Amino acid sequence: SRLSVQLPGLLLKNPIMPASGCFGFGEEFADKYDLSILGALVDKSTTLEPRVGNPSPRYFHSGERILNSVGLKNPGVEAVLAEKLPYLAQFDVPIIQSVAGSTVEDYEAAVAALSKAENVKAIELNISCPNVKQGGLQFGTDPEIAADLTRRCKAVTDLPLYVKLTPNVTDIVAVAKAVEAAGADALVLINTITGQTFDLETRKPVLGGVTGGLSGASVKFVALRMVRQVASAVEIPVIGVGGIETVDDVLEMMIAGATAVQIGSANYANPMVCKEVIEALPVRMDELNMISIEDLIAEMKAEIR
Ligand code: RRO
Repeated sequence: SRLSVQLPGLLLKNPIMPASGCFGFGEEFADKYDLSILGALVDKSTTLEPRVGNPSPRYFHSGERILNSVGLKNPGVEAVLAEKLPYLAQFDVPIIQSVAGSTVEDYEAAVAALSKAENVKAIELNISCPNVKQGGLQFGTDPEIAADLTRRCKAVTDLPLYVKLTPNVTDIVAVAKAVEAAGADALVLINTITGQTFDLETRKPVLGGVTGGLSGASVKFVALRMVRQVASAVEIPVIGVGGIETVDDVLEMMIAGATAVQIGSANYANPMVCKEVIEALPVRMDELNMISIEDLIAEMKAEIR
């Protein structure tokens, strides 16, 4: 159809999916609309063992600025395999399973285990969590370390491996190219930008995790710049994420060079945002004389290269 897009190993009905961490395992959203309309669903980053996350408060909202210091709170591989993925199997939606870890061995074991679930169609390797002391950014900021982890995880799964990059680097293209050379099938960017906020009364950091990751509309221009830079430098598809709230944001991200997009923080203020954007897409495409999403992707690929 005019909305469908092909990702490595995965044909999507449309290019819209909720971003990891902003949609849990879908439970709260399934009451509001049929999750089968989504192009794909990226669930919360899952680690080998359950994690309680950072102390509260874990979120701070101020207008378009959102800081989180969740700290990789998740139920762990066993519960995700036994409960969360079977729950999601009732919907006709491919699951992109986000995976995180503290060590290379943790990542490998979690990727291998989660790849066995029937409805998991791709792995999103999260090497960009800014809110944990062990793992996260230490795997995402050094091109060689990122490449080594990608290679090892690729070796333990038959599924396509998409790698989620951090914007907290001076040269995201260097990380992107290293990860591509190591066998990544697609890249996802951006994760959140590290930030901090303080309370005037206590004079202390607001977040329980002290620092946090910045997301929301205020990161959109950073994401667009990085998606264009990376899409210009690699052959594999780029999935664009960062500050997307409207159908125009989606199309702008695709013009930057994305093959598909993820909507993250916007789900907090409006749980219907993914559905509304999917419905608005063909209407806006008509206004802009866009025939199909695949045509737009091809047009932009020709322009960027
Ligand atoms: O859980 C988190 O604190 C978190 C993760 Br794993 C991530 O990848 N990005 C983010 O902003 N927060």
